[in-house]
Amino acid sequence: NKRVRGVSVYRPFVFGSRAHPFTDKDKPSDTPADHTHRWTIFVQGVNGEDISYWLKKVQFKLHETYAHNVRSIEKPPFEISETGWGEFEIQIKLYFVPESNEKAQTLWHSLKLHPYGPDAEGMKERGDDVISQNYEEIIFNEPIEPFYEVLTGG
Ligand code: SLL
Repeated sequence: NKRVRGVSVYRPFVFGSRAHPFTDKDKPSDTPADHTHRWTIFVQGVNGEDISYWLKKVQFKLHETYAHNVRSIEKPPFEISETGWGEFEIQIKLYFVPESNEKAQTLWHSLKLHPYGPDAEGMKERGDDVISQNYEEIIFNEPIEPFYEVLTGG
C-alpha cells in the first residue's frame, strides 16, 4: 500500500475524566463502603463528533486495585465508568481502524476525584462534578492510500 507523500491528516478528540462524589442518598447499596465517588474515563469526538471511522478500539488500564483492570471498548462511547476512593494514572491505548496500518498510541490521564483550582471549596460544598479533560490532535503522517480515503471520505 502506497503512502500519500507529503500529507499529514489531523483529527481532534477529547479525553479525560468526570467524577461525582456520592452522597448518602445517591450511593447504591451494593457499592463498597470505602468508595466515595463514581467516575468515568472517556475518549470522544469534539462536540460529539463521530471518531469511530478512524478509532477502532480503546484499551483503558486501571489501577491494579480494580478487578479485570485492563478493559477494552470496541465501539463508541469509548468510556468506562467505575466507583472508587482514590486517584491514579490511567493508561489509554488507542487502536486505529485496520485500513490505517498504524500502530496503537498510548496516552496517560490522571483521574481526578477532588476539586482543584480557585473554586475548589465552592465545588466541594455544592457537590459539583470534577471534570479533567484534554483536547488532543492525532496526526497521521503520510497515511497509506486506503486510510487517506477513509479519513477524507474520498
Ligand atoms: C492512592 N495511589 O493510594 C493511589 C491508588 C487506587 C484507587 C488509588 C479502588 C477500588 C476498589 C480504588 O479506588 N483504587 O476497591 O476496587 O491514592
